[in-house]
Amino acid sequence: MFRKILIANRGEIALRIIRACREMGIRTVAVYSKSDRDSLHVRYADEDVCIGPEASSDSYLRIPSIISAAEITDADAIHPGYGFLAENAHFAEVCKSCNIAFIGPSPRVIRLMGDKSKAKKTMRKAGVPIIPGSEGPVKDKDEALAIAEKIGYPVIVKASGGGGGRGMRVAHTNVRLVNALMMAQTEAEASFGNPEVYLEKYIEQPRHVEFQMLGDKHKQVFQIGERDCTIQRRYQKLIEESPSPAVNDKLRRKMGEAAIKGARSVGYENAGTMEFLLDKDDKFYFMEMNTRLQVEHPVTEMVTGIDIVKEQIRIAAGEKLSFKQDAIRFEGVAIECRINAEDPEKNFMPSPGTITAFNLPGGPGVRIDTHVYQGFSISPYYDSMIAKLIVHAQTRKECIMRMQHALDEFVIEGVKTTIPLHQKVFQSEEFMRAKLYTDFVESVLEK
Ligand code: MV4
Repeated sequence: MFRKILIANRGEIALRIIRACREMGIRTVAVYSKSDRDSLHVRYADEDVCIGPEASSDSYLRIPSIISAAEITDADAIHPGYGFLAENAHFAEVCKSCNIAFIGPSPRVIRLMGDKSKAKKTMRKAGVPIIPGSEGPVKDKDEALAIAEKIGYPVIVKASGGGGGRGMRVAHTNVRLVNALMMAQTEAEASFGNPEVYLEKYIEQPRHVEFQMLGDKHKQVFQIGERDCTIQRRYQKLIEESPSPAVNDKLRRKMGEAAIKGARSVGYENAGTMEFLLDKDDKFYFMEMNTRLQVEHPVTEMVTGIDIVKEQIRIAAGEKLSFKQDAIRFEGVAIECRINAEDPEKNFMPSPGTITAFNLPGGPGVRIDTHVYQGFSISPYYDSMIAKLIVHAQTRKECIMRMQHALDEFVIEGVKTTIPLHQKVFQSEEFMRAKLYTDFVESVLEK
C-alpha cells in the first residue's frame, strides 16, 4: 500500500481524497497555488507545497511543478481528482516514468476514451449499442450528406476531441448540415487542436444515464450502479440521482451488462463512468466513457455504501477488489445538487467573492462535500462549484422532501448561488413525476 499520496487538485475533491487517505493511514501532500494558501485542503493535508501563481495553467496544470512536489516530498502516488490533469494521458505517462503511481486508468485507455469517435468504434466492436452515424470521423461534406440521408435528419455533428457537449451542432436539413460541419470543424480545431468531427442520429429528448465502473489489476470489472444526470444546463450537470427513475430492473440489467462489456473490452482499471443516452423507447446508446472519478460519485456511495476513492487507491496499489458483482447491494435513493457561486438572475454568471455567512444543513441522510467556510474567498480563477449537497432516503419522494428541507436550511451569504434554482426544480411537478429530459432546465425553469 502507498505510504504517501499527493493530491494534484484543489477544492472539495482534494478534501475528499485527503479524508479517504486519512482513514487508510496514508500520509497526504497538498499542492496549492498562491491564492489557495488558506484553503482547507492545505490545512488538512500532512504536508503542502506551493506550486505556482493563481492561474491554473501556471499551477494545477503545470506537470513539472506537480511532479517536483511529489519528488521533494517523496510521495509514491498521485491522485488527480477530476478536471485539471485527471484525463491527461501525458501526465499519467510522466508519473509512470518517474516511478510515481497514477491513481487512475492506464495512459493507453485515457487516450483511447479521450478520442470520442475512437471510443465509439471500440464500444461497437465490443458489442455495446452505439448511436447510428458515421464510422469514425467524416472525411468530407459529401460523405456526411450521404450518411445523414441514410440515418435521417435531425443529425448531430460532434468533435472527436470534444466531449461533455463541447463542439456539438445539430442539423435538421442538408443545407444546415453543410454549415454545421464547417462550424464544428473550425471550432474543434480551435478548441481541441483536432478538426476531426463525426456524425450521429440526433436523439430527441434523451436522458443521460451513466454507470459507475470499478476495474482492478486482476481483470475484474464491476458496475456499482447507475446515476441519472439528465438535469443539466448548457451541458453542465446540475442534479444527479441514483437509481434512475427512468430505468426498470430489466433495462438496468441490460445497461449494466453493456457497461461491463465495454469497460472489460479495453481492460479498464480503476474508477470510470460509462455514459449512455436513453431514448423514449427505452433504447440506450453508448455516449462517452469518462476515465476519472466524477463530481457526482457521492450519489453512488450513498446508495451502495462503497467508498469509491478508497477503492481507487486499493486498485492502484494492486489489490484485488473484495466484493462480487452480485453481492453489491443498493439501498434507497440519493440525489445530489451542485451548489455553484453563480447568479441565476444574471444568466448564471460566476459570482466570486468572500463568504460572509455559511450555515450548513444537517440531519439523517444529509451529506455536504465542500471546501468553503465563513471568511473564505471564492476565486474567479477556478470552477464556480462551492459545495455538493447529497441527500439519501428510502424513497425518491422522501429524498426530494429531505433535499428541499436541506436547501432551505443552507445559508450562504457574500456570493450569489444556484440554491434558488435547485429549490425551483424540487418544487416542480415535472421533477416529482420524473418527467425529465435534457432540455428540462430551459423548458421548465427558464420559461
Ligand atoms: C447527444 C444528444 C442527442 N443525440 N447525442 C451532451 C453532452 C455530451 N455528453 C453529449 N450530449 C448529447 N449528445 C445525440 N446523438 C444530446 C446530448 C445532450 C445531452 C445529453 C445528456 C444530458 C444532457 C444533454 C444536454 C444537451 C445535449
